[in-house]
Amino acid sequence: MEQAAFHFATDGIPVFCELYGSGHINRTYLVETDTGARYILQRLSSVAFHDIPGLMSNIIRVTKHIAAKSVRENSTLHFIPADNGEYYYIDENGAYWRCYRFVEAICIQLPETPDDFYQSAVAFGTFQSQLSDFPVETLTETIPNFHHTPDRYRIFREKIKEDHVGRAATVQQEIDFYLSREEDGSVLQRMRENGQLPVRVTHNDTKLNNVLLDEKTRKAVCVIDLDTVMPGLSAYDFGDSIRFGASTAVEDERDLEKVSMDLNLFRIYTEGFVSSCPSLTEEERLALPLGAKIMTLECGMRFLTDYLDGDHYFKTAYAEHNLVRARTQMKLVADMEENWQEMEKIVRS
Ligand code: ADP
Ligand code: GN1
Ligand code: MG
Repeated sequence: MEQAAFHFATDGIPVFCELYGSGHINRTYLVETDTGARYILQRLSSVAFHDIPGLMSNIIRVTKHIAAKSVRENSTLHFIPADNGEYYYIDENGAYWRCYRFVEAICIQLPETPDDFYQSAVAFGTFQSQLSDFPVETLTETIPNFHHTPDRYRIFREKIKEDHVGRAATVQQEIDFYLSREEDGSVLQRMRENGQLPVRVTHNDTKLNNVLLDEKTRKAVCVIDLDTVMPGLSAYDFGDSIRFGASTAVEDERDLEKVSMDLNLFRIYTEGFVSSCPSLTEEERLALPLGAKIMTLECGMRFLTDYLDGDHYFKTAYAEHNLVRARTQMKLVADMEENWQEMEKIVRS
């Protein structure tokens, strides 16, 4: 039993606790109390997050903003206060924990039907829409430069040079693939800096497994994993969803023959996202394909960076895990390059 569970104002006394979910960053547990109430208890990653009070302040304000606009009880996450009066508890090792209500719903890694993916688009589009009147400048940047792709390139180059674990020579082809696209990768950041694209409150980690679906109706219940909610571009949220959910295979598929971007899923997500986000400007809409390519390129490069650095950031199950992930993203980027005109056509239509 994790002692941390006892420090939150749960309904009843925790009697059951087990590891749960498949996220790459936090350590997640399912907790049940003697009244039958269920909660998610998480130990936050200290590698990823350096200002957890700031991060929790973002999340509490954003979830309250959404809850005030919704009639459905589970339209957003509900956090439970700890016995120190905060929404987090710090254990004797200095680790941060938080607790929130468990939502009875399903979480999937790939869409089982195109409609699953459409529903996730509506969920993330609605999320962004509901936060369109939230004061974006009051949000802490929980991971500075999170989707600043040129800065990700800077770190990538540093890790290649340091070559801490001596892996660089074995992945030269992969390194070259990412380095040769550095110029392409900087386009969104430039458009952000010159004001061509507006800064909005975005989720920034819009994988399909960060949205919960109702098991019976298959409609989206709520968006989860709010650690990276901060100022960003709509293209990031659109793009990261495509990267993960429009792929024909899971993110860590070893057989690259199975990996491609499904144009039909791309079309379906575009429809769901654009229709639930009516305030997108024309320029934002036209930048959506760029979001897909750049988020995929950036994420793949982050996996390779972590591989070169000895796998400190993303959870891995085996030695080559991050490399396998970096390769699926390469395949997806190449596929997008091949289908570029079609992607632009879909978005224009
Ligand atoms: P990570 O940052 O590690 O991805 P998440 O916040 O996404 O952590 O949580 C990991 C997993 O836990 C999710 O993918 C989901 O399966 C499950 N989960 C998280 N929050 C809830 C919730 N409120 N109700 C049910 N399941 C949840
Ligand atoms: C991480 O936390 P999780 O597993 O939903 C990561 C994302 C990556 C993703 C790749 C805070 O997401 O940025 O795109 O893995 N989250 C953080 O699967 O770095
Ligand atoms: Mg997650």
